[in-house]
Amino acid sequence: MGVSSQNGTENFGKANGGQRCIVVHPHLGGRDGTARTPDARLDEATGLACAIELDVVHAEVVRINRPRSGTLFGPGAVSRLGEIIAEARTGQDGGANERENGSPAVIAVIDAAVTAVQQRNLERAWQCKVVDHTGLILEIFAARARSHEGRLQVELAALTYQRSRLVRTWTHLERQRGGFGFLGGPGETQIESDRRQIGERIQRIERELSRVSRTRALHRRARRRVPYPVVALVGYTNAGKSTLFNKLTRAHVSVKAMLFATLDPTMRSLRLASARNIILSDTVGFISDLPHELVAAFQATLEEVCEADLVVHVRDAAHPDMEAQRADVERVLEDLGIDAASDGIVIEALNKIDLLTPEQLGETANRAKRSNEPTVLVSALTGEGCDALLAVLDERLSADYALVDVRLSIDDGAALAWLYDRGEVIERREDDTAIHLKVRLAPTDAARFARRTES
Ligand SMILES: Nc1nc2c(ncn2[C@@H]2O[C@H](COP(=O)(O)OP(=O)(O)O)[C@@H](O)[C@H]2O)c(=O)[nH]1
Ligand SMILES: [Mg+2]
Repeated sequence: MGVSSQNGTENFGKANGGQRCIVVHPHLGGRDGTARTPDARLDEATGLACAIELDVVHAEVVRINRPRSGTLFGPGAVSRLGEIIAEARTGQDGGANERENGSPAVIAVIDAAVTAVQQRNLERAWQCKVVDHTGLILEIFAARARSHEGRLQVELAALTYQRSRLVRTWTHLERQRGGFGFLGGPGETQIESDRRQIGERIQRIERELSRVSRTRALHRRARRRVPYPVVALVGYTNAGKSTLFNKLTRAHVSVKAMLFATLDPTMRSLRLASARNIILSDTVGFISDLPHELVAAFQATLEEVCEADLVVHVRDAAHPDMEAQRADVERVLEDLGIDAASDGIVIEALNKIDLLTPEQLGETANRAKRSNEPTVLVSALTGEGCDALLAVLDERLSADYALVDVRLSIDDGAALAWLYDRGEVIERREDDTAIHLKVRLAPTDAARFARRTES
């Protein structure tokens, strides 16, 4: 405290960069209703905070015997956590940020459903912004939603959440929680007009969503223009998707395909041993106990997975809830129309094998052998198994794809457009009467094209 505030705004302007947070998982004894351990839940919440680049300075499980309606935690825990927050704030910039630009310097992430009243009281007690489980997830979805529909779904969920928070009396702190950002940014309007505006906006989004889903097929076609096969990494938060994504793409960047990759930080191209280029896509992680009202938004942010040619299911082989997690992921993939057991497009990467004991490693390897899906043991951290994983991708893509020689009459623009849309044109030659193409096509598309030329 009392330090000159001249440099206090150093981090201001970066997304959430440098913004400190503490993460607390309130554990309600046996009443939690899940098989997952409190420590695993805390790890997940910490992983989520890291996913939006918050700087986690403290994380702990706080046991609660009796949830308080006003503050959730008992008075002892409230004051102890308050001290930790004050310390984090002082460590950062002496609190100057908070006073000068209205953006709280420290955020308290409470990994639970926190009522509006509890949130307000804790924010008062701690003099910092409090974000609950739903608020945190919404921030992540908002940062990651890519498609128009995905963004609409996330905004709809966010507005519904926000409206549910506007039931209490108007306070000064309220004014700081405006717009979309639950983490900061000044709001300006009063509660009544807020409610009305939110209601109107929700109606508009719902109308837009029903329109969008009618034209979804078109969007899908447009997005399919990526010239290379897309491989999507899916899996639970903390399974190691991003670490694997970085490991694989750093070592094998395809310079030629970099143009596409730079459009989106979660999509990068790489070149396989066969010289085939692929686009690797890092997706939003699964979250245990996803609040029901966020399911549609989550699925919308995962929609890109439907267009993937292959799906790599990244699993944390060292996680105690490993099997429960697998069932969750496969259920959601099924909802998206991907059947892990029979479609042949899902590959399992059993990650973090560096953490296993030799016995566990043996067991995991045996399980992998018995699995229906192709399964590779990897460590995204050490790089072990990564080449084997790439080889499996290569093999899958090459085995399935057909290289087709096509002769089109010069005026068959529709067929030409279709081939460029669906396939990878390797070679193109034209003479007076025809266009000769060598095209790499997915087996279903090759069959479709053959049928077309027959009729
Ligand atoms: N020991 C070990 N840790 C890993 C491995 N892969 C990822 N991690 C760690 O697991 C945590 C979550 O990884 P991250 O890639 O962010 O997971 P994501 O949420 O699936 O993207 C990070 O702390 C990583 O350093 C691995 O192969 N071995
Ligand atoms: Mg990640």
